[in-house]
Amino acid sequence: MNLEIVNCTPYTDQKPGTSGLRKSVKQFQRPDYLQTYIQAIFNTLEDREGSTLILGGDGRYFNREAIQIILRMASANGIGHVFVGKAGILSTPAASHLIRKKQALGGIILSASHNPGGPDGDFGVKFNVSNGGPASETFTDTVYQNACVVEQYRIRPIKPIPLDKEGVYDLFGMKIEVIDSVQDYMELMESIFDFDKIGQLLQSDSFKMRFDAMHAVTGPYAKRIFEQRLGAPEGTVFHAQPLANFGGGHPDPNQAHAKELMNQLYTNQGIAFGAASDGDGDRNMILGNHFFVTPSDSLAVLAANATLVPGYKQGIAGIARSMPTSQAPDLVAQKLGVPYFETPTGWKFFGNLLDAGQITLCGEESFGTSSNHIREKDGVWAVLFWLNLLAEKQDSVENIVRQHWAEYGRNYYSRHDYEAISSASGNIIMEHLRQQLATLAGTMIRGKMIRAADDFSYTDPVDGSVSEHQGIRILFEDGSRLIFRLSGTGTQGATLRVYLEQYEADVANHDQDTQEVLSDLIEIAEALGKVKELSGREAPDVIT
Ligand code: VG1
Ligand code: CO
Repeated sequence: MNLEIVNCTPYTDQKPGTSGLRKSVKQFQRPDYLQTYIQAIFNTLEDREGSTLILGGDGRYFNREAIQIILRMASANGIGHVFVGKAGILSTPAASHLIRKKQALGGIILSASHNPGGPDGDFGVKFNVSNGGPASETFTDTVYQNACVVEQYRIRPIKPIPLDKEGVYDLFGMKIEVIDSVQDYMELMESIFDFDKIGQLLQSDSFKMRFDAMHAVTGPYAKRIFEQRLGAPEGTVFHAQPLANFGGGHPDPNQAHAKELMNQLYTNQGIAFGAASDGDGDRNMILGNHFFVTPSDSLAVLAANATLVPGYKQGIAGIARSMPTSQAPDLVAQKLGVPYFETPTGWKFFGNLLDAGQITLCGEESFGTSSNHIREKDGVWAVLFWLNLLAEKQDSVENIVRQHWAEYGRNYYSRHDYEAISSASGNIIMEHLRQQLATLAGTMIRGKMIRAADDFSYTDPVDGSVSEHQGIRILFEDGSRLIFRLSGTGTQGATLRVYLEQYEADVANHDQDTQEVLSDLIEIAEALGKVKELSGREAPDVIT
């Protein structure tokens, strides 16, 4: 009754990348494109009958239509219960939390994260498993294989469910609850941070903060938490309304894309603290007055000061960072005497370490930081962590970071992105580098001795799984590093990322311009990778 089994032709390009299946909206609008992928997910979930799912997205173009399609398909595939965020909105961290709290089988998060939205932008589907984290590569490989052969999908032909108010519906035995997108997440934050102290700070006349929600998913979260719950003045959060095309912007919280926030913090408006988050709310950028905190440093500072926050006052078990992230967090772990791990890029690699209790904090250079409270990176959490530290230390962002450098040394760090070059050039550059790997160790280049060079391979210490070809690493005797990898989230051609890191112990040298300090490494990168020559580009598109 009311069940349609629709014949379809499978697509062979539904291979998830670093973070789910990400394609242009136009590709998603091809006949049954979303349906075949969702059916492939359901086919992979053998224990789906009667199970609970979490469903929501970052509010981008196609979000609502996709939710209605997925609800109809979930009911037709035997799912028992779906929690949907009001208006179809759930940030990635809020969805991760709900999966855990509701003991769901998993969650479907509709987002292309930091990629632009709108009819000409991108769309994406991520599947998170029952621990709240992104599905493992084994799982997503199976989804991909299923997608390549799916010839039928199951759906119920029914009218759309109203998503704009909370409510409970029954869809042929499947319960749908449209819930407040913010409440559960806010309660989790209250259980970790000292909301009284943060509230006092945000309400004091001498402290001004700006949060740029970039017209993306964190608007409703930030308004409720920073302004309504913690009492920051209205206007603290701007670009707060989620828009289907993010107001035409690029919802990536970095110096290049959060321009308005940068302007506010880098002019004399007396703003002490600035922060931004991305499309789906899992990234964060932290700024002080005239001061940028690199995401790698941010993780290190949070780790070094974790015991000042109620949720981490017992100390941390360990730290993990993605391979391209700077080594600043390692130095903190060494001092604390806790283990530290280097994982491939992408949050899915932190899940096992968190589940096994081997780490408490983790992060990536790409503006992602989080802890064992969920299994995703978490933008608003990182901002609250910084606010909690500022309230405890009664000091500025800049002083806190400078004191950190004085104690641990400074890891000068930058990432140069060459976006949407041709796939052919991307592969040629990587291949050209790979061919040099065997002979690089022991050679001197621009006065720097190469200690080792490899194509990063990771063996998961918990389940023993191996992930190869995770990026070319060139490691120097003095601790500097040069890393090349191709992005797994872009939707056009290839995006090449070049990561540069150089350590400086002497506090007298901590006040230099990052790109100048890294200029030798930048030249070495060009000499070895021939990026400009082989891509035809004169300069990186984005420098962070
Ligand atoms: C990028 C970042 C990576 C991050 C991923 C997803 O991947 O480099 O660190 O985990 O985006 O972030 P890539 O493969 O393009 O380098 V998000 O905020 O899209 O969920
Ligand atoms: Co994101």
